[in-house]
Amino acid sequence: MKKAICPLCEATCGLVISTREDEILDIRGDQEDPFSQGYLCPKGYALKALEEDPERLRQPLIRRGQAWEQASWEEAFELIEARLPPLREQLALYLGNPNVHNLSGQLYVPVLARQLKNHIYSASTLDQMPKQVACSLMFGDPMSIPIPDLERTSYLLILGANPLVSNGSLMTAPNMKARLKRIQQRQGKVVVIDPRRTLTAEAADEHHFIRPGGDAYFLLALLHTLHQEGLVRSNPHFQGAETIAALVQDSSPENMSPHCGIAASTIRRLSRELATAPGAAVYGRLGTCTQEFGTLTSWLIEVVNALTGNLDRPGGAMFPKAAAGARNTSGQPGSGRGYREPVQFTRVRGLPQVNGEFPASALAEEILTSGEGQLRGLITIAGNPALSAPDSDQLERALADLEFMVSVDSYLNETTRFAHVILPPPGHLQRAHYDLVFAQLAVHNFARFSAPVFPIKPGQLDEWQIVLQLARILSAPQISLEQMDDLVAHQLQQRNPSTRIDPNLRGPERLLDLLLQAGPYRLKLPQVRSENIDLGPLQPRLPEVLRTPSGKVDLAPPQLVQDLQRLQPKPNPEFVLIGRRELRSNNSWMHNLPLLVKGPSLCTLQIHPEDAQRLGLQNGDQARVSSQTASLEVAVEISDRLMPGVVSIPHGWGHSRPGSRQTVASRHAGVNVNRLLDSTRLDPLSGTIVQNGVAVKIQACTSA
Ligand SMILES: Nc1nc2c(c(=O)[nH]1)N[C@H]1C(S)=C(S)[C@@H](COP(=O)(O)OP(=O)(O)OC[C@H]3O[C@@H](n4cnc5c(=O)[nH]c(N)nc54)[C@H](O)[C@@H]3O)O[C@H]1N2
Ligand SMILES: Nc1nc2c(c(=O)[nH]1)N[C@H]1C(S)=C(S)[C@@H](COP(=O)(O)OP(=O)(O)OC[C@H]3O[C@@H](n4cnc5c(=O)[nH]c(N)nc54)[C@H](O)[C@@H]3O)O[C@H]1N2
Ligand code: SF4
Ligand SMILES: [Mo]
Repeated sequence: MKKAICPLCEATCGLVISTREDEILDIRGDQEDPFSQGYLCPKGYALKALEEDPERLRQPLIRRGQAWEQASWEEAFELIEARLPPLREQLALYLGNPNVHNLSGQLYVPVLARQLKNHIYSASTLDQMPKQVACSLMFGDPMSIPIPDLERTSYLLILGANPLVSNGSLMTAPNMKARLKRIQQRQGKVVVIDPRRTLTAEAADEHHFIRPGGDAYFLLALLHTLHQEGLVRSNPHFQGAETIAALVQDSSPENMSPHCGIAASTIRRLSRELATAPGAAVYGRLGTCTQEFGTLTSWLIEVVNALTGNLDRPGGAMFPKAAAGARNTSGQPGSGRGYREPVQFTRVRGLPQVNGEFPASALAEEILTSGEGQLRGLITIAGNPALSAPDSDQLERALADLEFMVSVDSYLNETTRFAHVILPPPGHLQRAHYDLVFAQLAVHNFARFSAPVFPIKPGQLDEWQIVLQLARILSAPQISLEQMDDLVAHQLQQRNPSTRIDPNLRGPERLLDLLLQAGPYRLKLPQVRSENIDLGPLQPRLPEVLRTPSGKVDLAPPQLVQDLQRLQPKPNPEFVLIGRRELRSNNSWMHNLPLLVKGPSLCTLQIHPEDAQRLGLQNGDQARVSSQTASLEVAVEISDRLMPGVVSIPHGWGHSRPGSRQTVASRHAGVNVNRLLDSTRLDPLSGTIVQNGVAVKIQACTSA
């Protein structure tokens, strides 16, 4: 019987795994884990199938023309050493989502990233970057994100998130269903604002449809009501409150209601409820980020939290205090680190680099457009941009055009089929785990570590070794991997002079130990290794986290105030496309596991019954969905969960591409919705692509 922390999503559930030699017999939720208390979802259970999947790569592959050859690590790195360094100046890195669930991704990928000339792309600009930009501007750090204090809140207003299915994001809280129920059991209330009646909406006390992209109007109207009814709370740590008061003067619920689709009386009531609950939190996630007004909306959410007196109070939206690696536990308030104005811009479109990254939607054109600075090489780590980034047809052309591409990935899939070398990490249970990122976003402060369930076998390389090897090839080919690792540890130690290097540790565990020592609780790895350490409920810590130059919460950063000018009502298109997540799916992967993909297709066009009737569509019919960039045919699923005029297709499907090696996934291929997305439609401050709220046309396909 072994224990592990699930590395698949932000909930970070504790698992109990029974094994016999290197076989998994069973996986269960760990009842003794104080945080997840036995909770487990179908994906956590599917770790067994993932471990056993015969098509999961176990050895490096080298592509010769269209054929793949199994290679030794020496052969693979020899080829990389010959081909990659000459492309150094024209080399990009794409980092996918699983990097945030992996110590290698957090501790060694930055070492590799420093060897590149700025060309860093990641899934962040397909996801949470708007929230990070808003929090940077308001609180001074992209990771100072207020988290609903779920354990004590009595009022939770959820916008654009479906945590009962996604298991939560930028809010680490295993078993959301039980947590929402507990809010209700203590006479609290959960309200969901979403263009789709999701499972979370069903579990809530109230659900209101909102027009996709309409959240900023709704939030402005909430703020207007708070001001008009004298419900605004002041706080000596805030600046800019008068600017907000002036900005929302004309945003009455009556004025805003037609643009968001929520009744004025409902908006007024919700703002009173928020302001008078003993502790309330507004929480917005993917639907509020990956839309036309992502950064604006993320900002206004925190302004509502602040002006209702709920920012940094128990039961409100609070800042976790993580034990390792959190930037808001080092440095001083008012030290002026704050938000950095972009100084680098993409070559082709002049899009700003935000938070050290260029928008993922610029990657294709940077490869395809000739001229000085054209990208010719690419490393992808744990990412599948061919399915997850917009305008996939263009991105496929770009990937095919590269001179050299290396992928660190577990599968030969829609993206890695374009690589020249694929370097597979070991299994997900063959590594130590500690959630450096999610401890900064968790609803309770914990330090939780899990040791590898299975050891690394002879002939395997750990993922951190693969990544460090790539960094070594680009920076210091004359030294050994061990020497390179020592160098990384020494550099980290020197940044925190009070820490000591433990001579018994190496790799990520040595670095983690240094971060724990430097952290606010002065922990050491051996302590965290022996037990889960409960660091208590979230505590008020506002002045201490602020890193804005003024040392205050900036309620009205000029960049955001200016961006409000973009908020202009436009005519409604006939249909607006949004995404959705399904419990048995994980973005674009885990679709090769029969356990998860069996049953009816998860990749359908959901459409409201009245819309379907008007178009003459029946359940199971094929419909043609067209946008400005592409069109595709997809099976129809009639569902009154959708707001009329809104349709939904999930992302991460379209597994029918030639040359990928995922037999099960290709039988459940679905369509790639990102073919429909326009790579030029961005939220300008964050460089984040508009995935929700895309105008489309729909027609019934005439049967053959
Ligand atoms: N239309 C639309 N597009 C979206 C979204 C949407 O809602 N709608 N959501 C966006 C969001 S939020 C995200 S996060 C992105 C995700 O976008 P990506 O991160 O690009 O894609 P993933 O599907 O997460 O792909 C993960 C890849 O990592 C590999 N992998 C899994 N585990 C490991 C590991 O431990 N090590 C390594 N090296 N590889 C591993 C898998 O085989 C897979 O190839 O998609 C975005 N795209
Ligand atoms: N099972 C499963 N879990 C996952 C993932 C997965 O693929 N499958 N992916 C993981 C990842 S990478 C992430 S980032 C998280 C995301 O976690 P969540 O943010 O909870 O993700 P979604 O389920 O996409 O929820 C977004 C919601 O926004 C709604 N929405 C769309 N447009 C708008 C709008 O304009 N306004 C409002 N108010 N709502 C809107 C959608 O209808 C949807 O219900 O989930 C993670 N967990
Ligand atoms: S909810 Fe997330 S962390 Fe928990 S078992 Fe499922 S995939 Fe793993
Ligand atoms: Mo994500």
